[in-house]
Amino acid sequence: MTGTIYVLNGPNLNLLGKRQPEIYGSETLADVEAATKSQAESHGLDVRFLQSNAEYQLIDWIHEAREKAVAIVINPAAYTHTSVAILDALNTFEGPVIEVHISNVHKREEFRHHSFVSLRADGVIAGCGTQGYLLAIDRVARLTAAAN
Ligand code: CA2
Repeated sequence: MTGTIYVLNGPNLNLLGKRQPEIYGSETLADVEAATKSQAESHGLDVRFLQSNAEYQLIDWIHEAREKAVAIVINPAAYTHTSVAILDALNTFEGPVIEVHISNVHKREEFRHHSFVSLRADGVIAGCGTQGYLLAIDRVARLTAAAN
């Protein structure tokens, strides 16, 4: 393995596949974790897949990623639209950051159209369902290969 990607998931994503399948699909977060790890493995990369409902925990993992990760893939969930603290933490990370949203946030309520995290993200994927995580892994593989 040539590096670890931190895949971070924000509040309520632990309910994936259990509520609102019309918006977020029927795969569980455990399914997404397995698919993401397998995609990363195909590129010779490793994944640390994490979810928390607490803003401070996501920030602590971003700090940890500064020492341990080659890239961050993050679905900050509702914190996307509210958290300057997560943006500030991501701004301290030196590698690629890809922001993922399962739903197309631009087709939804106005308050979901603004993302603090997009001010730092090198790429943003929205509306591709849980496949967005796999696309993000492919993008990280391309960016980290280009950097080496
Ligand atoms: O589309 C996305 O991935 C979002 O980041 C999901 C967030 C939402 O606040 C963002 O605007 C867009 C919500 C995550 C809630 O996840 C659930 C999953 C299943 C059932 C209920 C909530």
